[in-house]
Amino acid sequence: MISGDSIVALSSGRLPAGIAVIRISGPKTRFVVETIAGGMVKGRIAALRKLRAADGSLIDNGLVLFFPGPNSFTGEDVAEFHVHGGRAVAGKMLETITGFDGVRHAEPGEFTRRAFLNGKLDLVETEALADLVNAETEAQRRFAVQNAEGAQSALYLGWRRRLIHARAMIEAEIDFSDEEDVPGSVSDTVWSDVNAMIGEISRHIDGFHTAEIIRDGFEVVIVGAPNAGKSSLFNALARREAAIVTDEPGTTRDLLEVVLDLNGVRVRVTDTAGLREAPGKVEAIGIEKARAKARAADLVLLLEDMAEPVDAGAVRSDAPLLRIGTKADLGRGRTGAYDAIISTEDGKGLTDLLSEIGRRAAAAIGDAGDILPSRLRHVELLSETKRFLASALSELGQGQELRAEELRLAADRLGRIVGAVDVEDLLDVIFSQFCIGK
Ligand SMILES: Nc1nc2c(ncn2[C@@H]2O[C@H](COP(=O)(O)OP(=O)(O)OP(=O)(O)O)[C@@H](O)[C@H]2O)c(=O)[nH]1
Ligand SMILES: [Mg+2]
Repeated sequence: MISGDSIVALSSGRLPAGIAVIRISGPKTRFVVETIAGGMVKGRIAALRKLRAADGSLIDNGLVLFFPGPNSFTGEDVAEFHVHGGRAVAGKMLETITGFDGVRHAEPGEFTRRAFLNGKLDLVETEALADLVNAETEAQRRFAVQNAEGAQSALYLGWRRRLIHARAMIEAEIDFSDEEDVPGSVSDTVWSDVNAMIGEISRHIDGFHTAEIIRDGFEVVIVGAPNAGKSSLFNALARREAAIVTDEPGTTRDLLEVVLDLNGVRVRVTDTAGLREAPGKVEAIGIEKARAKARAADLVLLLEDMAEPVDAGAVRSDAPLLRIGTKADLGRGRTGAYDAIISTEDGKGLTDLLSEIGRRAAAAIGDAGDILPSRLRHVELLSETKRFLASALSELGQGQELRAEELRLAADRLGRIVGAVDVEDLLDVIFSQFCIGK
């Protein structure tokens, strides 16, 4: 599909930089290259050219790359200009290129949107591409690149193929039901496969929390009585004075967060208000927030001053809890009562604690290579798929036609995930996640 407009954008990062890459896609690409570079270049081979503005003056010397459609990222003619990464250079290039009739600035994600519309990528792959561009940790990169290569799509398309096959079998059975020689066991096989698929989809949906941990981070929440040394530990993990530390109980009132990269896994550590009875108004709000945060955590660190233990009361959370004795340097207290012992004063136990957190975060994201749903959108459509399958199975007394229709609806939901069926309504939401130039 050729769209009327050609689009251009700065596709590389913030300027100034060593090099800026300006990318153009669409029917005007060839003409723009010929005009600016003083002649056409060979496809897919970098050419060093003098790049000129509309008045013939030199903008810069740069590399020109031309990718003739349909074998390009977008499926249209695409070109890239690699110029010196100064703001004025990139600015003049963009000004010159948008000066051509039929060429305009690209909207966020518009290159990828064209790639999708031209069948170069499916919807899940475009989402994975957005994740790849945004990946900050090694785990995020691994997850995104595998999905951009189609691992997740292949799973959904495989299920969809099985359902289409199942429906064909059922419909064949309906058509031939008057004839004597159609074995009834065909539909038994079909329904047992549908049943198996419900289990597979459920297990896959269960992996969504893992995908959330990969993307949003493994949530570690530090709780404990006032003055237990929470903010001191928080600062030690953050390696800066992120939280105020005083000897006054009730110093921290709000949630404070730092994001760490522990061996390639994103970990969010939250410092909280000390838990105690009958605090003032502000502190009470802080304590409620602390409790809520602990409930939603992936790991709770319950700190206690070993020298002067104060009971913090019960901490409710489904997450594993590590009891940590603090202020070990004071040399008092029962060391046996804790899972770990630390001192932010002399650094004792901090490295071990950090590796324990890293170990648990790595375990939480499981094996690299697990295929997980990467968006809530996927989970919602998968749940609908499952519901249709379940009702197809449960309608044992009903006619086969109705049950075949449920299979069709289920396959349709899977098709919506990858964008194989009409998804026009989803596109604006999905492509707005991209940056300009992608
Ligand atoms: N000796 C010693 N003192 C510590 C250690 N960690 C914290 N402290 C002291 O304990 C006091 C309380 O520390 P904070 O880190 O503010 O404790 P907190 O748990 O955040 O307290 P609240 O925010 O009030 O709930 C401060 O005076 C710290 O200097 C430690 O490892 N050794
Ligand atoms: Mg504090």
